[in-house]
Amino acid sequence: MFNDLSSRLDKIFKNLKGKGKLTEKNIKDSLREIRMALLEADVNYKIVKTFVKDIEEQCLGQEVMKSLTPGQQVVKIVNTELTKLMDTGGFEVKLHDNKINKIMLVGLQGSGKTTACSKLATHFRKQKNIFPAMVACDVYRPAAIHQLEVLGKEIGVPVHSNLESKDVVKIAKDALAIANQKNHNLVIFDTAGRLHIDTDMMEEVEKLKDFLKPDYIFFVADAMTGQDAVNVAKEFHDRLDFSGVILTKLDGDSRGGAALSIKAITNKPIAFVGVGERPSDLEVFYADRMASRILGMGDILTLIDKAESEMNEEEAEKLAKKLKKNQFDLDDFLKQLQQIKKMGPLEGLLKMIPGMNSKALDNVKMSGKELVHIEAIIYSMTLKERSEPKIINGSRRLRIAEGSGRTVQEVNKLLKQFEQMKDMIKKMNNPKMMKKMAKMGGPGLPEF
Ligand SMILES: Nc1nc2c(ncn2[C@@H]2O[C@H](COP(=O)(O)OP(=O)(O)O)[C@@H](O)[C@H]2O)c(=O)[nH]1
Ligand SMILES: [Mg+2]
Repeated sequence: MFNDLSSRLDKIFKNLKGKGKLTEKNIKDSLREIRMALLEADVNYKIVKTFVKDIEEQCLGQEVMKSLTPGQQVVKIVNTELTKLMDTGGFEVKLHDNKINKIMLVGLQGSGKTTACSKLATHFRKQKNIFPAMVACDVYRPAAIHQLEVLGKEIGVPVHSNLESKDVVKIAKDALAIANQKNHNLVIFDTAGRLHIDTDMMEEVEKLKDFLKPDYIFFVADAMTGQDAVNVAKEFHDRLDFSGVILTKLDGDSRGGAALSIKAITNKPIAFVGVGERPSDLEVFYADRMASRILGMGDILTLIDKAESEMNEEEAEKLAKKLKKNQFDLDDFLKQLQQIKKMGPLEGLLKMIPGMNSKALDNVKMSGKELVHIEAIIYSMTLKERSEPKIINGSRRLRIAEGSGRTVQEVNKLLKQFEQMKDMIKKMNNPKMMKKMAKMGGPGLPEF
C-alpha cells in the first residue's frame, strides 16, 4: 500500500536524522522533497500546496522538543497533517436492529461495488442482531446480477434480483417487502456503474435514492485510478450527496493520491477500504492509522481490530485468564495459530506490526504449509501431552514425529517455540495488555 510514497518519505526523514537541529535550510529542502513525493503520489496539487505550507509553518514555529530529534519532529508534524488531510472527525455507521437499514452503493463500473456489497454484508453481519440481504440493482448486465448471487451464496447472505425487470425502483420495492417479511434489517443495494459519468446512470441512481431514502450512500472508488477517482467523486457528490467513500484496491500498488485528496475535495470521509477481492477484505478506515501506515509506522490498531472481530470475546477472555495463570498449553498454542490462519494471509498481518519492514518479514515468514505441519504435529499428540507438554520425552517425540509424518527435529523445534512463548507470557503481567495479546494471537506472533 502506497509503497512509493512511503519509501520516499522514509528517505526524507532519514536524511534529517543526521542533523543536529532543524534549520530553515534543511526544513526547506525536506519540504521540497515532500512536495515532490506527494505530487508523484498523484495528490491534487492544490492540496499539496496547502499541506506543505501548513507543515512549513509548524516546523519553523516549533519549539525544539528535547525528547525528539529533528527527524522525529518532522515525522510527527507530517503525521499530524496527513491525518488531518484524511480526517473528518470520526465517522461511524450506526445500524439499528429494529428497522430496515438501507445502504446504497454507487460508483463507476469496475470500481468494486458488487464486491463491496458482499464485504459490507460480511462486515455488518458480525454485529449482534444484524441480518443483511443484498439487492441486485445493476440490471443491465446479467453477469453483474449473477456475480452478486455467487457472492451471496459464498457468504450465505440472500440476494434479491429480477432478471426480467429493468425498473430499479420496482426491484428495490420488492426487495424491501421481502426483507420485511423475512426479518432482514440491513439491505444493501448494488447499482449499475458506467465507464464514465453518464447522465442516464446518474438519473437512475438519483431515482433510486429518492425512493429508498437510504441511511447511507457509499461512493465506491478504485484507489488505483488516483486523481480520476477524486474528480468522479466530486461529480457523484454534487449529484447524490453521499455519506462516505469506500476506497478499494488498496492492496494493489496504488499511489495514494485518491486516499489523500478525497476528503479535501468532497469533505466526506473514507469510511472503509478494500484490501483484496475476498468478502473479508474490508477494513474500517481510520485517518490516523492510515497516516502512520503511510509513514511506515505500521498499523497495530488495525491488526488488533481485525483479531478482535475474528475471535469471539468469550474465547479471548478465557485465553487471557489462562495466560495470566500461566496455564497456556499446546492446545491454546494450536488455537492461536489457527486464529492467525483464519485472519488471512500472514504476511499481510505481519506488515501491520510496526517495525516489520520487508527485511524483518523475510525472517518471520511462516507459510500456510508450515502452519499445516505444526497442526499435524500437535494433532498427533495425546490430550495429556498437549496440556502437559513437559511429559513429552524422547520416545514420545519419536512417536509424534512418526504419527504426523514430520521429523523429530521439527517436533523439537515446535516444543522449543512453545516454551519460548510461554516464557514470554510469564514475563508479562499487565492484564490489559494480556487481553489484547490474547486476541491478537499470543504475545507477538510466533517466529518460525
Ligand atoms: N485487489 C482488489 N480487487 C478488488 C477489490 N475490490 C474489487 N476488486 C476487483 O475489482 C473487479 C471489479 O469489482 P466489482 O465488484 O465487479 O466492481 P463493480 O463493477 O463496481 O461492481 C473485480 O475483479 C473485483 O474482484 C479490492 O479491494 N482489491
Ligand atoms: Mg457490479
